[in-house]
Amino acid sequence: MLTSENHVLQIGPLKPSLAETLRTDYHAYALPNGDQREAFLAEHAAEVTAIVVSGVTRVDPDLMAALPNLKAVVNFGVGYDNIDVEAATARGIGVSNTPDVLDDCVADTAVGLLIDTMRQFSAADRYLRAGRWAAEGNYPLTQHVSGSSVGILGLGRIGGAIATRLSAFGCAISYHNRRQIPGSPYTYVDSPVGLARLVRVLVVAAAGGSGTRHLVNREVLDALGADGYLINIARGSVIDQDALVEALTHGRLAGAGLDVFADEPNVPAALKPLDNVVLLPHVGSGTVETRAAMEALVLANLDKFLQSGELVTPVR
Ligand code: 8YV
Repeated sequence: MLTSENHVLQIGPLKPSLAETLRTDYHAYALPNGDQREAFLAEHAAEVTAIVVSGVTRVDPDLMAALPNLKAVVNFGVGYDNIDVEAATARGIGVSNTPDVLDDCVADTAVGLLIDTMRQFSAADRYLRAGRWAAEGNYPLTQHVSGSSVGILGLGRIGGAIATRLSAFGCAISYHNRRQIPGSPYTYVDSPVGLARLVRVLVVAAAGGSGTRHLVNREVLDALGADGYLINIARGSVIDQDALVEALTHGRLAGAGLDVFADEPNVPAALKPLDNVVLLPHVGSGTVETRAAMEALVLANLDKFLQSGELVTPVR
């Protein structure tokens, strides 16, 4: 329950309607930046028991230490590599995320990005708008999507939704996970490089964080090869971005569709002129419906915590 000793704190930017609800219905504080931060913490730190944050803002041990009565970190987003969960667990702080409600939306994005990358629809659109259809004739031929062999790195809930969609396109699906999934209809491959060697298109759907950092390295990109395509809707950290840029600019990879980057919102300048690369500004879950469902799940987690100290969707 919300008492004067039991306050909610917004850290960093949030969906405007969520920030508004927190302010009006929960009388939440928002952590100021710069000079005002110290003064705010000196006055209010001990009152804060829950924070609400989105995937773009870090929650590190220093912040947790500055909030001595913090008991819950409620994250807007399924990925929680922005939060030091180990440090939170050690302090008895629960962490929640927003699983399930965005699976379909992110899987739609992955398939759209895959088709756009292989068929170059974005580039063809630019070609038309620049008057080149009329001036130069038909757009060059592109690559066939249906029936391609596709490898999914990380066959979790989102990876599974991507596999279901691509099965309907007649694609042969293989995957690599830390563990083989019993009963899965898809072919298991025991390493990322083995998966890349087997398929034409590698779709990255693994969670971010230290355990998956640079799982797609130069060796994996080379195994995918000059006819191969890479799609990433997960986290930029899963790919060695410098190695990817080098492979793309040297023709050692056929193309890439990227919704996430190593240092968002910065995107390597070398990728922007390439028509075989589709670049999206992290819009994977960005529909009205899905963001509303994520917002509702954030508030459900917060309400449950304030009533019982428990979370609806704790991360572990
Ligand atoms: C969000 C995401 O854009 O859920 C995630 O992990 O990456 C996206 O759905 C992001 O978390 C919002 O900050």
